[in-house]
Amino acid sequence: MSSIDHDSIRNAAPLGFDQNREDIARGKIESIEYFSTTVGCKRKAMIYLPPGYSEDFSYNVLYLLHGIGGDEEEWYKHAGPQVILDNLYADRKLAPMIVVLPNGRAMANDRAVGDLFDSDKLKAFEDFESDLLQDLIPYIESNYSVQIGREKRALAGLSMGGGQSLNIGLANLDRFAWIGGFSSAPNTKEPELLVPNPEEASAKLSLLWLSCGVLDNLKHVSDRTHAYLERNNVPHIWYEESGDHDWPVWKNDLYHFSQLIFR
Ligand code: FER
Repeated sequence: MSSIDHDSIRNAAPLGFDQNREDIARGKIESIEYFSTTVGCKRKAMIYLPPGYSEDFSYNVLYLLHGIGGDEEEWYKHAGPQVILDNLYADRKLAPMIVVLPNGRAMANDRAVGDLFDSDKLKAFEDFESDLLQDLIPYIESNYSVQIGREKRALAGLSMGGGQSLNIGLANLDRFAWIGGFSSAPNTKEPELLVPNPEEASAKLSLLWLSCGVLDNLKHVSDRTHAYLERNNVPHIWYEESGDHDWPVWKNDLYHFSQLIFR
């Protein structure tokens, strides 16, 4: 894989990709709670179980992160990921996976209220690394029928969550083989810190995906990361798409990224 014009992702998702279809099998999306040793309290997340979820089978897991203005319900409220994913299953375009929608603001009051750029709130987005690795992943792996190991885990997110996915994923390549940053925000580490060892990253990654809408004011962040990866020959998918810092872009990203993982 390299930084390519992939025919399957050049184009926007086909019309109807996000529309409820009658007569197809549906997955389930629900709220869960886990204890966070990182934060010292119970925390909420959402989980999508694919159509026909069965304990007789072991699933891959995609952890899908929200932006600075959201919480664990942001994807659910704005994008209807269960509709996009159910449609892809019906068309046999997805590997079997559970999708976990965490709250990436790891602090006691993790609601998206007040000044979202407060330093304690920005720090909470950093502290989420420990919450994810030490608390949420172990909870999911002991309560659901999932496969264990880096090839079976993907991490992706939008904007602030895109920065988190790149920062956390690329610093923990022993935990994640599939990583995606959608319209990643300025919390994204500088490329030299993000990928200090391009050869190691190239060898370990199954997929590194960077995407951004061409009208997005934060596109310089993704441009900078992409340029560094190019310069250092780190294979990745670079997907520039029409649109702004907004849901049509992130729904399109989920549609494409989800089809590429766990292959
Ligand atoms: C910033 C601008 C935008 C920033 C974060 C964002 C941490 C996040 C945007 C989003 O999540 O939508 O300067 O700095």
